[in-house]
Amino acid sequence: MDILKQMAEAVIAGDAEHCVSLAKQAMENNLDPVEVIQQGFSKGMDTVGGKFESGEMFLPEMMQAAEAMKGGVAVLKPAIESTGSGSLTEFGKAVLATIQGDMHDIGKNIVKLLLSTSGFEIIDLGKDVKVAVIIDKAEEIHADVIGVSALMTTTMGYMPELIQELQELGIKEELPVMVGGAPVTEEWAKEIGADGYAKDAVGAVRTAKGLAKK
Ligand code: B12
Repeated sequence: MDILKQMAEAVIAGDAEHCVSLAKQAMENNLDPVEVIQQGFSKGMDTVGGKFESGEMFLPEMMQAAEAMKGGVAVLKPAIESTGSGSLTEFGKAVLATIQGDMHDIGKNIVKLLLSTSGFEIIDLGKDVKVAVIIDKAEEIHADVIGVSALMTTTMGYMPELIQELQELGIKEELPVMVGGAPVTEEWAKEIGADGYAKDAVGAVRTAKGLAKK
């Protein structure tokens, strides 16, 4: 089995030790760490989500899988940081958050890692963040872009609220919003008036750079 498949399997098995050793092995073999996350660990997580939905897996196992993935990503982090390009503030400041009611932050943290190595200063507000808190911080620091993550259909609904609120305050033009997370689509992003969308962390960097330049 190739190493990326083994990584996905290790996440599904919730085997943190194996995730760590595979991540180390990937680094020794000079694999691209971002590719490893996207084609290895994340694929495993997709399977976990499917198994949870169909009742083949339960919450404790999903939590164990999440911990295993986090362990693997932690090993890859320094390699991603060392390939960073651009000075810290080349593209300005990005405020990041997982939206209100939503505790999923693995994807948001990967977006954060890549943005911070691509010339953005990151203000990470964490997870389960209220719309008002995101707006206050973005206004206070004159953010160049706001990035919001949602992993559940139930919490996605706060994204249009954020955009409406910015519109009502008359500051939407100054504070572009990009949205992402597994249930979010490009069509939906357009529908709610978001300025940008990306399906993964590599795309998030591209989108953020485009928005920050404006
Ligand atoms: C891991 C996981 C958990 C972990 C989260 C740990 C953590 N610290 O994040 C735990 C176990 C805690 C958890 C809890 C729950 N979960 Co959960 N979870 C998942 C799972 C399996 C994987 C998510 C993940 O980390 N993927 C890996 C990362 C790398 O991918 P990603 O998040 O999509 O991020 C990438 C892109 O989307 C994008 N991106 C992400 N954010 C952003 C932001 C911007 C701005 C941009 C541009 C791009 C971008 O870039 C990222 C990197 O490439 C998903 C299934 C799935 N397929 O998504 C279910 C899933 C999201 N969970 C689900 C559920 C139901 C729950 C619970 C309600 C379960 C329960 N009964 O308690 C709770 C919710 C708690 C809460 N209030 O939030 C459902 C949601 C269903 C729905 N309503 O939509 C899912 C879809 C599983 C399923 N199929 O049923 N979960």
